[in-house]
Amino acid sequence: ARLAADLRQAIARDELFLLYQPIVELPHGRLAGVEALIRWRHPTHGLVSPGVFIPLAERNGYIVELGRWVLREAVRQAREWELAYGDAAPEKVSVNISARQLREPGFPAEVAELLRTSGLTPHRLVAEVTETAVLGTGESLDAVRALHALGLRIALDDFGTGQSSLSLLVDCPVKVLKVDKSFVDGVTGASAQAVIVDGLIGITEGLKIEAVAEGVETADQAYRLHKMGYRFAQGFHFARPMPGADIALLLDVVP
Ligand code: G
Ligand code: G
Ligand code: MN
Ligand code: NA
Repeated sequence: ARLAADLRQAIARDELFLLYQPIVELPHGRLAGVEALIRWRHPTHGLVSPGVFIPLAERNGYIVELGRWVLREAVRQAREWELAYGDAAPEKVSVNISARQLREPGFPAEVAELLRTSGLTPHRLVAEVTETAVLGTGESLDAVRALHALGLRIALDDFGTGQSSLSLLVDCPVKVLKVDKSFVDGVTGASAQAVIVDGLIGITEGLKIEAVAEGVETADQAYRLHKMGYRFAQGFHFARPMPGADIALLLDVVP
């Protein structure tokens, strides 16, 4: 309860910040995009994991305010990169959108306003939503379609772990499928996970969806994924989440 109360002060007290984790192209590792990941520096507890405070914020509704802050900050950073580096800027900046945010009636209009005032090219912004969030209510699917109509790319996050429904790939304008770490973990063995990871590449290729393998931790996994036909990967093997200023150092530009 204390933590929840503190969280409500976190924006005003400037305790939140974003890290960006590279999403790279296989096999060479060129930066293809980044995923924005929130962090909270609590004045006494130090860094609190989003695995703890995001579920908390989802329960008490504060996630709407928090999500608004994340989106604003990520769009500001994306626009800064776009202005400074042009074509060499990260092509995609992904933001996690929670189920609760998606259900908020004015959400797509807010995103539209943010795009307008920032000047960011809409397709540089990727909305990461989970299967469960989209399948939650009819309004959620409408919101996803509205975001797509604004020019955002839609990514299905944690794919395979929720109420996976292949019909979602038909009904929802999905551009990117993020294959969950729990499947990638088994990719080097003769496991059911490996069979699924291999099978998904055929489905995504046929549907013109980009597949991103998440949680890649070893060179072996990266190699297997590349052999299966994966073009994009994300994970500690390539890079950890890092401050925006460090992302700029990875860009293919002459200083
Ligand atoms: O960054 P890390 O792996 O610790 O994140 C833990 C969980 O928190 C992941 O499920 C991730 O999707 C989620 N998360 C991280 N940043 C955000 C954010 O800005 N918004 C939402 N809704 N979830 C986030
Ligand atoms: O739920 P979502 O996919 O958005 O969560 C992303 C989370 O996964 C982030 O919190 C990030 O820190 C974490 N992550 C990214 N790459 C790796 C990895 O290679 N190994 C592990 N264990 N976690 C990772
Ligand atoms: Mn994500
Ligand atoms: Na994920």
